[in-house]
Amino acid sequence: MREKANQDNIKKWIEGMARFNSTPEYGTTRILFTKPELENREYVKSEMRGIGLEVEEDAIGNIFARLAGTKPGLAPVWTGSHIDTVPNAGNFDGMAGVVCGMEALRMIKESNLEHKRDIMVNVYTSEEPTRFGLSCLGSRALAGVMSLEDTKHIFDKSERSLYDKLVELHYDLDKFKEIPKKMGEVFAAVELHIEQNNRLEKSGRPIGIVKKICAPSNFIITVTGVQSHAGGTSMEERHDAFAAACEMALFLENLALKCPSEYNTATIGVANLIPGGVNVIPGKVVFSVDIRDCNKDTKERLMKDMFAGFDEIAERRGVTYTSQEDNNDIPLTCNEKIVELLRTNCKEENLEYDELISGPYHDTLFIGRFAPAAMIFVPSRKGISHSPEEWTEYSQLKNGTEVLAKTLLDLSNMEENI
Ligand code: HGY
Ligand code: MN
Ligand code: MN
Repeated sequence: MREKANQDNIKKWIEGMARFNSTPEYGTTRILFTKPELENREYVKSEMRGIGLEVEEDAIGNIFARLAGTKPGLAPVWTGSHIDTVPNAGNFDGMAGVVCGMEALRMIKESNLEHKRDIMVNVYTSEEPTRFGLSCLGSRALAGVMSLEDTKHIFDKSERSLYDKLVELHYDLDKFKEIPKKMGEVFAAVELHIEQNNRLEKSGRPIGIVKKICAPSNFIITVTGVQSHAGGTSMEERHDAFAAACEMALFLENLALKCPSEYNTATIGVANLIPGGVNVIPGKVVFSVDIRDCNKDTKERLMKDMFAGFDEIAERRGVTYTSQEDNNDIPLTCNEKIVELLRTNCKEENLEYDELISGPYHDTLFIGRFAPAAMIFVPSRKGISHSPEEWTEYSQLKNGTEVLAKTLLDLSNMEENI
């Protein structure tokens, strides 16, 4: 590539996006379709136009910025990520992939190197589950697993549906049916993302090539016992919903520790005790379960064993429970030919790499359902993410951009399918 990645651009755009934040007092919070996120969308689109890209937006707010190729009839090559955040986050989760994608397309354009296929850098709507409790809304819609009807049945904490919000923002919902992509409509997709773990930092290698992406299964468990007096009710006769929930949590943790998968996790991130009195035995506890695995079979086995264990605990403790499944997604194995191309391009750029499994999910999990897909990781300082402490050096983002740009250019000149 004649044009090298410009670290100042990367810094400018990361810091430019960081201004759009609803919690400047602590980290960065940019939640789907709130004022900061809407303003950030306009900023990003303006900067994309500023580097000469044609910008469009679909009916769920996915943004597509195109660098036209010489053979526009060929299926395009995609890169991109997200610009929304979890509460009190950092400034790199998602944003790194959008910014480095923009810089990669600028490099290709300025290098005046021929590329047959259009190359697009995209912003996928709401990768984080923060507002509507469901992740990857935009990339699910692209994969055809989020219909317009579905948007009427997912609600935020103020009971607003995604559908209502899309109407309020004047998205052309007649075009929602045009969102899903069929196999073949996108030639290849490569997403750059921060690692959100410390393996690259520990190994000292600047690039991660992702082999598999774990998929989440999310449940809300409601345990119902008997609300009663903390002093008047003896230990033998109580049916404590929180004690039962705690036993379920430790049972799940033990299952996850013993799971034979290459990489899996189980997390209870939210728990609510009802009624919540210091001298009241909780009659009800509502808690979240977030299970990740890079292997479909071991994840299904773990969930089957989890519910069998929960049944036994509930029976023995004289409580009942219900389970609401929010999503149960399928892990992705990255496309081997793109992985091989990434290996080659890292070597050409003299950048050492590790081959990794991604514990976090990403939009690529869904893009990979209709296109050959892979991911590039760059290091996260101390492996921290989903925190104001999240940090990646701009020089590390520059390294990732060099590999991304070369890979997008190579893919855009490939004729045979991969
Ligand atoms: O939770 C995840 O894995 C992603 O960062 N949203
Ligand atoms: Mn995230
Ligand atoms: Mn992310």
